[in-house]
Amino acid sequence: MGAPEPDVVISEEIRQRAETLRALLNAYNHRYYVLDDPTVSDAEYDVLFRELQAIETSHPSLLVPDSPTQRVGGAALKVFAEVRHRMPMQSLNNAFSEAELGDFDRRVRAGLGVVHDVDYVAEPKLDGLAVSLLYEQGLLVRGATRGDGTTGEDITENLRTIRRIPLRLSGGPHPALLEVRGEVFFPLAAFKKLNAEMEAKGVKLFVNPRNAAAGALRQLDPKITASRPLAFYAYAVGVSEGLGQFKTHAALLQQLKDWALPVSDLIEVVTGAEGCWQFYEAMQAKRAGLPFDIDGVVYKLDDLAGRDELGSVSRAPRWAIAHKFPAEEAETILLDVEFQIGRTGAVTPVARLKPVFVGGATVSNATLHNMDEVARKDVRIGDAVIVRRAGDVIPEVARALIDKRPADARVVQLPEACPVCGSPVAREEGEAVARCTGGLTCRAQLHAGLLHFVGRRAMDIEGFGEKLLIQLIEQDLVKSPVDLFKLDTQRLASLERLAEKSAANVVEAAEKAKSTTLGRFLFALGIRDVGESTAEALARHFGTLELLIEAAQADAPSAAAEKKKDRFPLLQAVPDVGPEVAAQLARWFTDAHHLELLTALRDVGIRWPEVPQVVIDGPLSGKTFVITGTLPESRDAVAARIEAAGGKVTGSVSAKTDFLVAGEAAGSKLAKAEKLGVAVLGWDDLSALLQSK
Ligand code: 5U1
Repeated sequence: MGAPEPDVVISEEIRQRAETLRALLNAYNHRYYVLDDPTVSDAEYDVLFRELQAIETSHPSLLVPDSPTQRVGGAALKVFAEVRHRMPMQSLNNAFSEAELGDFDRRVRAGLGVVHDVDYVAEPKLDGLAVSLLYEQGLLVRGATRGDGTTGEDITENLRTIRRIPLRLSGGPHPALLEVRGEVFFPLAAFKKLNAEMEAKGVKLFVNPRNAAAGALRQLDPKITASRPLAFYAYAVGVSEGLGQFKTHAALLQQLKDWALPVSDLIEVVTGAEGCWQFYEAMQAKRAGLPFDIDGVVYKLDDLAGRDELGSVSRAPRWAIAHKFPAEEAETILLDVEFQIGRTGAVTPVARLKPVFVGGATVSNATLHNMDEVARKDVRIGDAVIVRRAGDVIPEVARALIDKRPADARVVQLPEACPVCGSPVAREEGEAVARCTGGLTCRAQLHAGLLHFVGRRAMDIEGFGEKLLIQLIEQDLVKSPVDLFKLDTQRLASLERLAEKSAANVVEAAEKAKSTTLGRFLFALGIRDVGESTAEALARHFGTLELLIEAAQADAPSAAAEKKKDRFPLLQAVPDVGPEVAAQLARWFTDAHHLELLTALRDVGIRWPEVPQVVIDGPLSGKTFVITGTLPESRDAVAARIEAAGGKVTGSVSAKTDFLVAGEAAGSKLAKAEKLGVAVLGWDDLSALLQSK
């Protein structure tokens, strides 16, 4: 027997029955998975489910993507496709104490220019993975991981298997486009059951629910994901079209709930820092009894217009903060201290510990930060020590139990020579960190530098794992990043444990990575203090590598200027670049070895689209603007007008600002502009300026 013949005429009755079954099953799913309040037995559900399956099998044209039978659809994938988030998925800044919570609240109120208490939405902070769900006209069309915040992976098929995620939003009308953001997590009971099954099979257990959730989401075969009972809570909206106006985050969350999206019942609107603190304490008390892991709480300004006013710094909003629960601690023995050499040569003392279970994982290594910390804590080898671990933060040795100190405990000594390359270890004045002076001749520095260079956020070359890089360095096949692009398949395949196919993949990945962006390239260079967002800002500001080099070299002699603000004027003109970062840039780009490296990297074929500086010759050329308050047009539209006339728009008022465009209800930015003597423009003033020649 072959596949059933698709029938030409489907009776209205069958069509209606299929629709009724879908609606019923979706409603039962919602009651069971979201409201935790089932109305039918599993057996009743199964009967209806099979009936729908039977109809869809005999009448394939009735099959729709949001049918409850279609949660596990496609075949296994080979790779996940990349997804570029139209609006970056931000991370959150952290607070670890009541004082830091108070500071956050003060910053928010100062930013808004208000003295009274403001409302926050307080939410549990789930220890899972952030994802993005895209709904078009109410239909789930794409699901993605957060990735690096800008680019994630398309895991639509895996997310479709999560019963709590509606394949179609209920009710209506729905926005043309709605990106829902939230957290996928592994409920604790299911996690324990999974690990018991793994143990029975004699396979490796998951360290914690978060890792289990990550493992389940990154399966190329959605059937495996479907077998893991993942859960989801929504907590934000990303891009949207036709969503309508909401005044508060709480109202937006209620709307998501009304569309059958799961939103945690633990969420509350609280007032002021005091309200936040009470929520934090209540949640800490509830934590042990919750059916999922949380690692803190999140406070978000409820007023959405206020959020707009506050904006973001770097990759985190100013209007929200994660208040983390205290780290967990455990006692163990410090067996030894070894010294690790980082990318910039920093020599970090690392504690080798008697393994101990703390904060959800077994810890046998922990950082001791630097020698000042070792001395301050008076930690000695052989001591009983307290190890502290919070979430995904690197475990640290918190203190030594001096009462228990054995007679033969040994003082930790900073080595005079690098344990890897033998070069002298030096400590610059005023710095807590000691560094190996070997530069890239030190294999440890080379290894750390290469790992950074190939990283996802940098040159993004897949396949160069830690072990392969060690082999390449040890066999003298790679002495600088340039050599990564000169390897051939045969040479690589001759290495231990590398199959010809993998070798070919690595070579291909390196070839592909040659085409990059200037921002990524600058970040990959690993210049001290130049993180991802600074690298992007430099790329945007200078447009070409040559202009950046020119500016750094022209600025270098100004290092000795008396006033900080007179040092490195060209580099400091870049948003976010202050005198310290500028000094690092000036130093890096005047070093002959570095310039040789840049030439060699370009000779080997690394390229990026040149982004010529857009110099619009208009009435506002060379002028910097800040926009605040409510204006007749959206902030983005006003910014676009200013930029089209040659002006530049930045987020905060400083001495570099030429004009503040102030609408109604302008707050702290107006006060700051007045204090600094920055000219303030109303809407009509701006319109007149835009029209001037
Ligand atoms: N509960 C909650 N977790 N969490 C994580 N809210 C929340 N918001 C986040 C993140 C990263 O980001 C906001 C900026 C939307």
